[in-house]
Amino acid sequence: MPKHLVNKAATLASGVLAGCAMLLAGCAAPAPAATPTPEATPTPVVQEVSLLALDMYWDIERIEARANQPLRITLRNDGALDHNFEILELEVSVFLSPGETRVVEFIVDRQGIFHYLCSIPGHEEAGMAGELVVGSQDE
Ligand SMILES: [Cu+2]
Repeated sequence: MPKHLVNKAATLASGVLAGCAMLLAGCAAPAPAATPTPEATPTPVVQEVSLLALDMYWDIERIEARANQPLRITLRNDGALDHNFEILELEVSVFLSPGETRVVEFIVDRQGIFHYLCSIPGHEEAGMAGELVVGSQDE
């Protein structure tokens, strides 16, 4: 694994641990630290993307990601209309009222180009379309 990916994984892991610590506050005793095994699988690197829905476009029209790694998209509707983020081939569909923020996380298990759009009638035609380009895990 390239060094920069390892560093990113470590950063994400520490963020997760901080979140756990907050949740665990108030519990009686902390669980003993797990002993890492040599066969442990590497921590998955969560790919983070923020995408804004506006009237009538997405602020990003091309998202690049790697296959077989979690992809977390934070969606926010900054428009005045309802919008719906949808990737038909991946069965992803997230409805967004005006002002609403939602987070969707999924793993794409193959390389390819997947079209995303807003499924509210007329919105894709008005420009609410983009593509998710998924490359190999090793890139
Ligand atoms: Cu829309």
